[in-house]
Amino acid sequence: MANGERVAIIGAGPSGMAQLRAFEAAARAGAEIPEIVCFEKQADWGGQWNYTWRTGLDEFGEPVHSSMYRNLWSNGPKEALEFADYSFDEHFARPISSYPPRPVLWDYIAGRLKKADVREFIRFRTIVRWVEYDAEREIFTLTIEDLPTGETTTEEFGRVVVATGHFSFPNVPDLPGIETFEGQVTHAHDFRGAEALKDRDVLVIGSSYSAEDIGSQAYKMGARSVTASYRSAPMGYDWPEGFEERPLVERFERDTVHFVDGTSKRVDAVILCTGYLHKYPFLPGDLALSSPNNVYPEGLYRGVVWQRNPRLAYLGAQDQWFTFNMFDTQAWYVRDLIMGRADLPDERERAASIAEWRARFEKIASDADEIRFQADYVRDLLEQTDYPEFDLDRVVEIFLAWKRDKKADIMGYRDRVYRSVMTGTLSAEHHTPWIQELDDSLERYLAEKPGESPRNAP
Ligand code: FAD
Ligand code: NA7
Repeated sequence: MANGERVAIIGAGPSGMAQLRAFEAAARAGAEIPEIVCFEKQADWGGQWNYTWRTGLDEFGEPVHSSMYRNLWSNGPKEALEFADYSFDEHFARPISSYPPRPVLWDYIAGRLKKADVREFIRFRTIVRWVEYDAEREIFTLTIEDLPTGETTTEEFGRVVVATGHFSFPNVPDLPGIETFEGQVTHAHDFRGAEALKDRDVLVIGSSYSAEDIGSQAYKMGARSVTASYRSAPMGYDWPEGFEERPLVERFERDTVHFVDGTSKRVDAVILCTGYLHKYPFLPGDLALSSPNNVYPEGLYRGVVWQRNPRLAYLGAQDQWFTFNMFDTQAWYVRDLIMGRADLPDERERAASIAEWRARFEKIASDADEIRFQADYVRDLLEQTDYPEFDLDRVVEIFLAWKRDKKADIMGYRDRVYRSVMTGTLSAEHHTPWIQELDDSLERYLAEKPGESPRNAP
C-alpha cells in the first residue's frame, strides 16, 4: 500500500458495504488500513434494497437507482447468500424462513455494519460525477457533488472501487407499433407494485427473473390474465390457470399485441422485463466496463480488477446466482490487493487467467453449469483471503434444490425451507404462505402469528 494512499468506494449497496466490512475486519484484527471514503448518492445504504416509491428522477433530478418493488420477496433461498461472518441466527436470534421479504434482508445487511461503526466513512447524498486518471501520478481525481447543496468539489485517490451495481439503467427495446399501444407501458425498473393490475390483462416481456417475478406478482394481486413473451426460450414453469407464455412480440396495434406465432391478445398493461445496461456515466470509456449481463464479463481479472488499469476494481459486476457472500469474497480480495497482502500478477499473467476463465465460461451449457462455474469463481477468491471458509458445494446443492422446487411449484416454492450452510440451522416456516401474504413489513414478518407483535426484533 502506497503511503497515505486513499481509497474511494463508489456506492454503498451490498457490494460497497462488503468493501467497508472487509477493511473494518482488517482494522479490527490490528492492521493499519488506508483512508477510505465511500460515496453514496442515496440518503441511506443498501443499494437496490433501499426501497423508494419514486420512479424516473429523484428529488435532486438524478436517475432513481433502485428497481425493487413493494412486496418483493427474495427470489432465491437466503441460505445461498448468507454472510460467512454474520449469520441470520446472529442477526435475528432465531430461525427465520428461507425467502424473506426485502425489508428483512435490508435489515440483515445493515445489521452487520451497524455493529462495525463504518457509517462514518460514507458520504450520503453525494454523487460521483466524473473520474479522471493521471497515469503519470497514478492518481484518480473524482469530481463529486453534494446533492442537497449542489456544491461540486474534486478529491484525489490512489484507488477506486466501483460498486454501483448494474441493474439500474433499464434496457428498453423499441418494439414495433408500441407507440400505438393505448394501455400503460413501463419497464421493470419503474415497477413498484402490482395492486393496480387487479382484473387487468397483463403482458410481461422477457423470460428471466423480472418477468417471472413481476408476472407472479400480477397473478398474486388478482390480474385477470398474465402473458409472458419470450425471445429465446420460455420459462417453462407449470403456470397456474390464467398465466401463459407466448413467443416474441411481432407488433402492437392499439390495445392488441400480435406474437410471431400468429396469435394475438388484447392487453391492458405492458411491463418490459428486458433487463439492464452496464452503465457507468461517471467513467471515461477506457475505465468503463461494457458487457452483456453474464457471469464473467470481459476485462476483469478475477472478476474484479480492471485489466487496463489495476488501480480500479469493480464489485458485483457479474450476473448473480451468488450475491452477498460473493461480494464479500470479492471485497476481501480487493482489500488485500490494496493493502499489499495479495500480489497482483503482471499484465500477461492476468490476461492468461481471464482467457482461461472466459474459455470455461463459453462452454457453460446449463443453469446448473453456470451455478457451479460461479461457485468455483467464489472458491478461487475465497482461497486468496482470510474470509471465513464455507461449504460452496452445499450452497450449489441448495441452488439446485431451489431450481427443482421452483419447477415443482412456481407459486409455492417460497414456502420451502433449507438448512444454513453457515450454522446448520433449519429455516422456520413463515406463518403465511407466500401467495396469501400481502404485507412485506418486518413487523409482520417477525410476528409469530399474523397480527401479533414481533418476537426478537433485532
Ligand atoms: P446496488 O445494490 O445496485 O447498489 C449500488 C449503489 O451505488 C446504490 O446505492 C446507488 O445509489 C449507488 N450509486 C450508483 N451510482 C452512484 C454514483 N455515481 N455516485 C454515488 N453512488 C452511486 N439479489 C439477491 O440476492 N436476492 C434477490 O432476491 C434479489 N432480487 C433482486 C430484485 C431486483 C428487482 C433487482 C434489480 C436485483 C435483485 N437482486 C437480488 C440483485 C441485487 O442487485 C443484489 O442483491 C445487490 O443489490 C447488488 O449490490 P451492489 O452493491 O453491487 O449494487
Ligand atoms: P435479465 O436476467 O438480464 O433478463 C433480461 C430478459 O429480457 C431476458 O429474458 C432477455 O431475453 C429479455 N430481453 C432482452 N431484450 C429483449 C428484447 N428486445 N425482446 C424480448 N426480450 C428481451 O434481467 P432481469 O431484469 O430479469 O433480472 C435482472 C436482475 O433483477 C436479477 O438479478 C434479478 O434478481 C432481478 P433472452 O433470454 O436474452 O432472449
